Amino acid sequence: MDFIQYEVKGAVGIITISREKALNALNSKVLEELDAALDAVNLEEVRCLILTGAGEKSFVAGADIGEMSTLTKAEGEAFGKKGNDVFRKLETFPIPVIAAINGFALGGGCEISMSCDMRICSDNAIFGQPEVGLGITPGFGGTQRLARLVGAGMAKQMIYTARNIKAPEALRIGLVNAVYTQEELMPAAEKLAATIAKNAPIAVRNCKKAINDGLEADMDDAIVIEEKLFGDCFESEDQKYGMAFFLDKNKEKVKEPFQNK
Ligand code: DAK
Repeated sequence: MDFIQYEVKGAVGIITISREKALNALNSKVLEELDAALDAVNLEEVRCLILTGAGEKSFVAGADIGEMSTLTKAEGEAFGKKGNDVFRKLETFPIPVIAAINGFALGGGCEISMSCDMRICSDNAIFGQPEVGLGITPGFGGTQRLARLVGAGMAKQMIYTARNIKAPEALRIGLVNAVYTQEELMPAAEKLAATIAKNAPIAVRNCKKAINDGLEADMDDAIVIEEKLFGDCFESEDQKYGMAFFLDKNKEKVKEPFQNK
Protein backbone atom coordinates (compact mmCIF):
# COMPACT_ATOMS: atom_id res chain seq x y z
CA MET A 1 0.00 0.00 0.00
CA ASP A 2 1.22 3.55 -0.72
CA PHE A 3 -0.52 5.48 2.05
CA ILE A 4 -1.33 3.03 4.84
CA GLN A 5 1.13 1.29 7.13
CA TYR A 6 0.04 -1.58 9.34
CA GLU A 7 1.96 -3.08 12.21
CA VAL A 8 0.99 -5.64 14.86
CA LYS A 9 2.45 -5.52 18.38
CA GLY A 10 1.17 -8.44 20.43
CA ALA A 11 -2.61 -8.22 20.34
CA VAL A 12 -2.59 -4.57 19.20
CA GLY A 13 -2.77 -3.47 15.56
CA ILE A 14 -1.50 -0.03 14.56
CA ILE A 15 -2.79 1.58 11.36
CA THR A 16 -0.87 4.70 10.27
CA ILE A 17 -2.23 7.02 7.59
CA SER A 18 0.95 7.96 5.82
CA ARG A 19 0.68 10.79 3.35
CA GLU A 20 2.87 13.20 5.22
CA LYS A 21 3.51 15.62 2.32
CA ALA A 22 -0.19 16.53 2.31
CA LEU A 23 -0.51 16.34 6.11
CA ASN A 24 -2.19 12.92 5.70
CA ALA A 25 -5.20 14.41 3.90
CA LEU A 26 -7.74 11.81 2.81
CA ASN A 27 -7.94 11.30 -0.94
CA SER A 28 -9.75 8.43 -2.66
CA LYS A 29 -6.65 6.22 -2.64
CA VAL A 30 -6.12 6.70 1.11
CA LEU A 31 -9.76 5.83 1.76
CA GLU A 32 -9.57 2.73 -0.46
CA GLU A 33 -6.37 1.55 1.22
CA LEU A 34 -7.76 2.17 4.69
CA ASP A 35 -10.82 0.12 3.76
CA ALA A 36 -8.59 -2.72 2.53
CA ALA A 37 -6.37 -2.49 5.64
CA LEU A 38 -9.40 -2.88 7.92
CA ASP A 39 -10.58 -5.89 5.91
CA ALA A 40 -7.16 -7.47 6.33
CA VAL A 41 -7.00 -7.21 10.15
CA ASN A 42 -6.74 -10.70 11.63
CA LEU A 43 -9.37 -10.66 14.36
CA GLU A 44 -8.11 -13.95 15.82
CA GLU A 45 -4.85 -12.25 16.68
CA VAL A 46 -5.65 -8.53 17.10
CA ARG A 47 -7.95 -7.39 19.91
CA CYS A 48 -7.61 -3.60 19.75
CA LEU A 49 -6.62 -1.18 16.98
CA ILE A 50 -4.86 2.19 17.08
CA LEU A 51 -5.33 4.69 14.24
CA THR A 52 -2.75 7.46 13.90
CA GLY A 53 -1.09 9.73 11.32
CA ALA A 54 2.50 9.76 10.10
CA GLY A 55 4.85 12.52 11.25
CA GLU A 56 4.73 14.98 14.11
CA LYS A 57 2.53 17.65 12.61
CA SER A 58 -0.72 16.13 11.53
CA PHE A 59 -3.10 13.31 12.28
CA VAL A 60 -5.30 14.02 9.23
CA ALA A 61 -5.74 17.55 7.82
CA GLY A 62 -9.11 16.70 6.30
CA ALA A 63 -10.44 15.40 3.05
CA ASP A 64 -8.19 16.25 0.10
CA ILE A 65 -9.26 19.74 -0.97
CA GLY A 66 -7.39 19.49 -4.30
CA GLU A 67 -9.24 16.32 -5.26
CA MET A 68 -12.60 17.67 -4.04
CA SER A 69 -12.28 21.03 -5.80
CA THR A 70 -13.07 19.63 -9.25
CA LEU A 71 -15.72 17.07 -8.34
CA THR A 72 -19.03 17.00 -10.15
CA LYS A 73 -22.20 16.36 -8.13
CA ALA A 74 -22.08 12.63 -8.97
CA GLU A 75 -18.38 12.37 -8.18
CA GLY A 76 -18.92 14.28 -4.93
CA GLU A 77 -21.57 11.78 -3.91
CA ALA A 78 -19.30 8.85 -4.81
CA PHE A 79 -16.42 10.39 -2.81
CA GLY A 80 -18.76 11.01 0.12
CA LYS A 81 -20.00 7.42 0.02
CA LYS A 82 -16.46 6.04 -0.08
CA GLY A 83 -15.57 8.06 3.02
CA ASN A 84 -18.77 7.38 4.87
CA ASP A 85 -18.54 3.62 4.22
CA VAL A 86 -15.01 3.38 5.59
CA PHE A 87 -15.80 5.65 8.57
CA ARG A 88 -18.82 3.48 9.37
CA LYS A 89 -16.66 0.37 9.02
CA LEU A 90 -14.31 1.84 11.64
CA GLU A 91 -17.19 2.79 13.92
CA THR A 92 -18.76 -0.67 13.77
CA PHE A 93 -15.44 -2.54 13.60
CA PRO A 94 -15.80 -5.57 15.87
CA ILE A 95 -12.89 -4.60 18.13
CA PRO A 96 -12.21 -1.20 19.79
CA VAL A 97 -10.34 1.45 17.81
CA ILE A 98 -8.34 4.19 19.57
CA ALA A 99 -7.52 7.36 17.63
CA ALA A 100 -4.04 8.61 18.63
CA ILE A 101 -4.23 12.17 17.33
CA ASN A 102 -0.76 13.55 16.74
CA GLY A 103 -1.45 17.04 15.35
CA PHE A 104 -4.07 18.52 13.00
CA ALA A 105 -7.46 16.81 13.08
CA LEU A 106 -9.44 19.08 10.78
CA GLY A 107 -12.60 18.42 8.81
CA GLY A 108 -12.49 14.78 7.73
CA GLY A 109 -9.59 14.34 10.19
CA CYS A 110 -11.73 15.33 13.16
CA GLU A 111 -14.53 13.21 11.68
CA ILE A 112 -12.44 10.06 11.26
CA SER A 113 -11.26 10.38 14.87
CA MET A 114 -14.90 10.57 15.96
CA SER A 115 -15.62 7.28 14.18
CA CYS A 116 -13.16 5.64 16.57
CA ASP A 117 -14.22 4.39 20.01
CA MET A 118 -12.05 6.87 21.89
CA ARG A 119 -9.60 9.65 21.22
CA ILE A 120 -6.35 10.62 22.91
CA CYS A 121 -4.09 13.35 21.55
CA SER A 122 -0.73 15.06 21.73
CA ASP A 123 -0.44 18.56 23.18
CA ASN A 124 0.03 20.08 19.70
CA ALA A 125 -3.24 18.63 18.40
CA ILE A 126 -5.72 21.01 16.78
CA PHE A 127 -9.32 20.10 16.09
CA GLY A 128 -11.89 21.79 13.92
CA GLN A 129 -14.62 21.53 11.32
CA PRO A 130 -13.59 24.24 8.82
CA GLU A 131 -16.07 23.17 6.12
CA VAL A 132 -18.39 26.19 6.18
CA GLY A 133 -15.35 28.33 5.34
CA LEU A 134 -14.95 26.21 2.19
CA GLY A 135 -18.58 26.47 1.19
CA ILE A 136 -19.62 22.97 2.25
CA THR A 137 -21.09 21.19 5.28
CA PRO A 138 -19.13 18.54 7.16
CA GLY A 139 -19.68 15.47 4.98
CA PHE A 140 -18.18 12.54 6.83
CA GLY A 141 -20.57 12.50 9.77
CA GLY A 142 -19.30 15.65 11.54
CA THR A 143 -22.72 17.18 12.10
CA GLN A 144 -23.91 13.93 13.66
CA ARG A 145 -20.99 12.54 15.65
CA LEU A 146 -19.70 15.85 17.05
CA ALA A 147 -23.12 16.74 18.47
CA ARG A 148 -23.42 13.29 20.05
CA LEU A 149 -19.95 13.55 21.60
CA VAL A 150 -19.77 17.10 22.91
CA GLY A 151 -23.44 18.16 22.91
CA ALA A 152 -25.41 20.11 20.33
CA GLY A 153 -24.51 23.59 21.65
CA MET A 154 -20.74 23.11 21.52
CA ALA A 155 -20.90 21.20 18.21
CA LYS A 156 -22.95 23.97 16.62
CA GLN A 157 -20.50 26.60 17.85
CA MET A 158 -17.51 24.71 16.40
CA ILE A 159 -19.24 23.97 13.09
CA TYR A 160 -20.90 27.37 12.49
CA THR A 161 -17.77 29.36 13.43
CA ALA A 162 -15.29 26.98 11.72
CA ARG A 163 -12.97 27.90 14.62
CA ASN A 164 -10.20 25.47 15.50
CA ILE A 165 -9.67 24.38 19.10
CA LYS A 166 -6.49 23.24 20.81
CA ALA A 167 -5.89 20.08 22.82
CA PRO A 168 -6.78 21.51 26.28
CA GLU A 169 -10.14 22.72 25.03
CA ALA A 170 -10.78 19.40 23.27
CA LEU A 171 -10.14 17.73 26.62
CA ARG A 172 -12.40 20.14 28.49
CA ILE A 173 -15.37 19.55 26.17
CA GLY A 174 -14.90 15.78 26.14
CA LEU A 175 -13.77 15.42 22.53
CA VAL A 176 -10.62 13.62 23.73
CA ASN A 177 -10.08 11.48 26.83
CA ALA A 178 -6.49 12.55 27.56
CA VAL A 179 -3.63 14.74 26.32
CA TYR A 180 0.03 13.66 26.21
CA THR A 181 3.28 15.07 24.89
CA GLN A 182 4.20 13.95 21.37
CA GLU A 183 6.71 11.46 22.77
CA GLU A 184 4.24 10.02 25.25
CA LEU A 185 1.30 9.70 22.86
CA MET A 186 2.02 6.39 21.12
CA PRO A 187 3.30 4.62 24.26
CA ALA A 188 0.12 5.78 26.04
CA ALA A 189 -2.05 4.57 23.14
CA GLU A 190 -0.30 1.21 23.10
CA LYS A 191 -0.66 0.86 26.88
CA LEU A 192 -4.36 1.68 26.70
CA ALA A 193 -4.84 -0.76 23.81
CA ALA A 194 -2.91 -3.51 25.61
CA THR A 195 -5.04 -3.01 28.74
CA ILE A 196 -8.19 -3.46 26.65
CA ALA A 197 -6.67 -6.41 24.78
CA LYS A 198 -6.01 -8.26 28.06
CA ASN A 199 -9.73 -8.42 28.88
CA ALA A 200 -12.08 -11.08 27.55
CA PRO A 201 -12.30 -10.25 23.81
CA ILE A 202 -15.84 -11.50 23.23
CA ALA A 203 -17.09 -9.48 26.23
CA VAL A 204 -15.23 -6.36 25.00
CA ARG A 205 -16.71 -6.72 21.49
CA ASN A 206 -20.18 -7.19 22.95
CA CYS A 207 -19.72 -4.04 25.08
CA LYS A 208 -18.83 -2.05 21.96
CA LYS A 209 -21.88 -3.35 20.14
CA ALA A 210 -24.15 -2.75 23.15
CA ILE A 211 -22.97 0.85 23.57
CA ASN A 212 -23.10 1.69 19.85
CA ASP A 213 -26.42 0.02 19.12
CA GLY A 214 -27.93 1.20 22.41
CA LEU A 215 -27.11 4.84 21.66
CA GLU A 216 -29.26 4.58 18.53
CA ALA A 217 -32.25 3.09 20.39
CA ASP A 218 -34.63 4.29 23.10
CA MET A 219 -33.92 3.03 26.62
CA ASP A 220 -36.47 0.17 26.54
CA ASP A 221 -34.96 -1.25 23.35
CA ALA A 222 -31.43 -0.42 24.47
CA ILE A 223 -31.79 -2.51 27.62
CA VAL A 224 -32.96 -5.48 25.51
CA ILE A 225 -29.87 -5.05 23.29
CA GLU A 226 -27.74 -5.20 26.43
CA GLU A 227 -29.56 -8.28 27.77
CA LYS A 228 -28.96 -10.23 24.56
CA LEU A 229 -25.28 -9.35 24.37
CA PHE A 230 -24.86 -10.15 28.08
CA GLY A 231 -26.53 -13.54 27.49
CA ASP A 232 -24.22 -14.27 24.54
CA CYS A 233 -21.19 -14.13 26.81
CA PHE A 234 -22.42 -17.23 28.64
CA GLU A 235 -21.75 -19.26 25.54
CA SER A 236 -18.06 -18.30 25.68
CA GLU A 237 -15.25 -20.27 27.28
CA ASP A 238 -13.76 -16.96 28.43
CA GLN A 239 -16.79 -16.33 30.69
CA LYS A 240 -16.46 -19.80 32.22
CA TYR A 241 -12.74 -19.35 32.75
CA GLY A 242 -13.00 -15.75 34.05
CA MET A 243 -15.57 -16.57 36.68
CA ALA A 244 -13.98 -19.91 37.67
CA PHE A 245 -10.66 -18.11 38.13
CA PHE A 246 -12.28 -15.57 40.46
CA LEU A 247 -14.00 -18.28 42.50
CA ASP A 248 -10.89 -20.48 42.79
CA LYS A 249 -9.28 -19.60 46.11
CA ASN A 250 -5.86 -21.08 45.26
CA LYS A 251 -3.52 -18.16 45.98
CA GLU A 252 -0.74 -19.60 43.79
CA LYS A 253 -2.79 -19.55 40.60
CA VAL A 254 -1.73 -17.37 37.68
CA LYS A 255 -4.35 -15.95 35.34
CA GLU A 256 -4.00 -17.28 31.79
CA PRO A 257 -4.73 -15.02 28.82
CA PHE A 258 -8.31 -15.13 27.56
CA GLN A 259 -8.68 -17.39 24.52
CA ASN A 260 -11.14 -15.36 22.42
CA LYS A 261 -13.46 -18.41 22.44
N1 DAK B 1 -6.18 18.65 1.36
C1 DAK B 1 -5.14 18.66 0.49
N2 DAK B 1 -3.90 19.08 0.79
C2 DAK B 1 -3.70 19.54 2.03
C3 DAK B 1 -4.74 19.58 3.01
C4 DAK B 1 -6.03 19.12 2.62
N3 DAK B 1 -7.07 19.05 3.47
N4 DAK B 1 -4.23 20.11 4.14
C5 DAK B 1 -2.93 20.37 3.88
N5 DAK B 1 -2.60 20.05 2.61
C6 DAK B 1 -1.32 20.16 1.96
C7 DAK B 1 -1.02 21.63 1.56
O1 DAK B 1 -1.67 21.95 0.35
C8 DAK B 1 0.48 21.60 1.44
O2 DAK B 1 0.83 21.02 0.21
P1 DAK B 1 2.04 21.64 -0.69
O3 DAK B 1 1.67 23.05 -0.93
O4 DAK B 1 3.27 21.49 0.18
O5 DAK B 1 2.05 20.77 -1.92
C9 DAK B 1 0.89 20.62 2.53
O6 DAK B 1 -0.26 19.84 2.83
C10 DAK B 1 1.34 21.33 3.81
O7 DAK B 1 0.30 22.21 4.19
P2 DAK B 1 0.57 23.77 4.53
O8 DAK B 1 1.73 24.28 3.77
O9 DAK B 1 -0.75 24.46 4.37
O10 DAK B 1 0.96 23.66 6.05
P3 DAK B 1 0.72 24.76 7.19
O11 DAK B 1 1.46 24.27 8.39
O12 DAK B 1 1.02 26.13 6.68
O13 DAK B 1 -0.84 24.70 7.49
C11 DAK B 1 -2.94 23.61 7.93
C12 DAK B 1 -1.39 23.53 8.03
C13 DAK B 1 -3.50 22.26 8.37
C14 DAK B 1 -3.47 24.70 8.89
C15 DAK B 1 -3.36 23.96 6.49
O14 DAK B 1 -2.69 23.05 5.60
C16 DAK B 1 -4.81 23.85 6.25
O15 DAK B 1 -5.59 24.72 6.63
N6 DAK B 1 -5.21 22.73 5.59
C17 DAK B 1 -6.61 22.54 5.22
C18 DAK B 1 -7.41 22.12 6.42
C19 DAK B 1 -8.86 21.96 6.10
O16 DAK B 1 -9.54 22.93 5.71
N7 DAK B 1 -9.33 20.75 6.24
C20 DAK B 1 -10.73 20.43 6.00
C21 DAK B 1 -10.88 20.02 4.60
S1 DAK B 1 -12.59 19.87 4.20
C22 DAK B 1 -17.81 15.09 1.86
C23 DAK B 1 -17.28 14.41 2.90
C24 DAK B 1 -16.31 14.96 3.65
C25 DAK B 1 -15.79 16.17 3.39
C26 DAK B 1 -16.29 16.83 2.34
C27 DAK B 1 -17.27 16.30 1.57
N8 DAK B 1 -18.85 14.51 1.09
C28 DAK B 1 -19.82 13.67 1.73
C29 DAK B 1 -18.91 14.74 -0.29
C30 DAK B 1 -14.74 16.69 4.20
C31 DAK B 1 -14.23 17.89 4.01
C32 DAK B 1 -13.00 18.32 4.64
O17 DAK B 1 -12.32 17.62 5.34
